[in-house]
Amino acid sequence: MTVGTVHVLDLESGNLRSLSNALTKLGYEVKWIKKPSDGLDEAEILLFPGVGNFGHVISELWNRGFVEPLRAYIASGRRIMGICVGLQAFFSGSTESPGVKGIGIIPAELQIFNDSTKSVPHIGWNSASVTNAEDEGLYGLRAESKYYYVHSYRADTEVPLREGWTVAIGNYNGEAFVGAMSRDNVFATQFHPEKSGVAGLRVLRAFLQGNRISKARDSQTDILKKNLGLTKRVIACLDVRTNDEGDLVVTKGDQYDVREKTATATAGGKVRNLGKPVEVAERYYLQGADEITFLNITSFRNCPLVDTPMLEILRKTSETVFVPLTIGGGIRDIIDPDGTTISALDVASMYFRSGADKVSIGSDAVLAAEKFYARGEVLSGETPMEMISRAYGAQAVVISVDPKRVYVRSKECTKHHVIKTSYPGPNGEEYAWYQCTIKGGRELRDLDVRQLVMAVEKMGAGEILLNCIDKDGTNSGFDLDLINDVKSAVKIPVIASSGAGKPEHFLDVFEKTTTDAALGAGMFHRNEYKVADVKNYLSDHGLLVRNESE
Ligand code: 1PR
Repeated sequence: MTVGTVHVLDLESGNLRSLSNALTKLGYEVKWIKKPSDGLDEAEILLFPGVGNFGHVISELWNRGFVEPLRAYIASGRRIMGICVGLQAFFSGSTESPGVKGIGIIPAELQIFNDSTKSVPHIGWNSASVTNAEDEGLYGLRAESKYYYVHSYRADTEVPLREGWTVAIGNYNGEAFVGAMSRDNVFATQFHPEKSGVAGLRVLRAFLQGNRISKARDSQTDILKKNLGLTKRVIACLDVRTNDEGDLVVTKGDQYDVREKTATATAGGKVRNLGKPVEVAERYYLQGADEITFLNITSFRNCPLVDTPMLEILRKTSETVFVPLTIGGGIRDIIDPDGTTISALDVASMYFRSGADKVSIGSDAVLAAEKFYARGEVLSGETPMEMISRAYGAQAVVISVDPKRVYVRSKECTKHHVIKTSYPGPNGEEYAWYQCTIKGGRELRDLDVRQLVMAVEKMGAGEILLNCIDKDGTNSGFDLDLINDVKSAVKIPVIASSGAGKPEHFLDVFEKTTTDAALGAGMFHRNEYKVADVKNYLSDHGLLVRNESE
């Protein structure tokens, strides 16, 4: 039974399915508005979601003739809520897209975050709180809660405050930005409430019910001086593949070998079955995972897209899991069995429409980087990364890196970027370079990790998922040398992966590297630890983490 109706602007933005799932969960019927004549006149509550590039979203607004009708809607006093680029749209413009005019009810432009001391985009869980207002106007927002942000451009707080808005401020390494704001009938969040767990659903519900009360007031006077800000992200990863019975299962390899070791043979047993993907994802969400990543690990063999069960897994998962979902495996141009070519952009679009927030590209990114260097470091503009990033924003494109260590006696032994390693080789070698692989580690390429990550950053990737085949499934901790080396090469966020065996390893990687997030798989699948154990451990040691119940 529905409790009400909500109209939602449909500008074909990436997060529509997640938002519609959240609204359904809250009991609302969704009516989509693709053009003003689709019922804008009769709307009483309107949501304006947007994600990705400012110019892309706002040009759609102009092209579809929405700007004047929206100004009229706002003037009529009916309730409207902007989300992410939907918040940015209320400003007059953004330096991201010079010349593209916003709705302009706030006369200011968005500016890019300063990336000299931190990763950009700003991805992850952060706060939004007020210092100067009563508990009114911010619809269920709480100072102690964490909300999921993903953006490179920030709205400064000065002009909205001067113009009479109530502003909840976020703090990213000392840079303030508008986390949420409200004035009269207009409310907007830079964060994604539909991806912010129970805290986000609380804000959405309050807005839909017209309940303006919030607990966003912070007793401290200077939010920027407080130990608030971006939390350490803990991600649960589900490697998924078809087992010998033909069912899609969560599996986990030891250095990418996912078959059980039997008493009689060291390899070639059954595919390890660690559970059903949707159930496992839900379990980790309830345990407090900040994101869930699905990797379809055998998609490189054959990926008939039309009936791929991964789409169904995403659809089902996104109905009950309200944190960001990433899907990897098979994001490339593919040929269906009937001979039809489907572009990587179309493959990604299907995943986004099914509930994914980001796609992760592995093998294809390596091949694209090789061509980039072969062309003399010139962008083609046509790689899947570039095309998906243009359409959905850099934040939606993760590059999954599967490197293997190659030990060398000295730096001079290879043309590749060599680092001194804390994990000496079989003959005592102290140096190694990290070789890129494709097809799940089965094929080695003449490209090192540093070359790969620098190339994909230029091609518009928004984040690096950094695996390490030598560490995968060993429970011996992350490869800290590799992570530090990659962090020093790029500005985009890095997710450390491979080797997590206990909560101490997460503390290690956050204390000894500047990684933005850390991912675990086997230790969670084998029920040795819950995601909450890791977060509690980090919190006990003074690190900032999100608590799902807040
Ligand atoms: O090349 O674009 O089709 O993508 C294929 C994707 O599948 C890549 O992201 C690649 O990493 C992944 N993949 C391919 N084969 C395997 C395999 O295991 N045989 N899994 C595989 C990679 C690595 C991690 C793992 C962590 C943490 N899995 O994601 O979850 O290493 O494990 P741990 O905490 O237990 O050590 P494409």
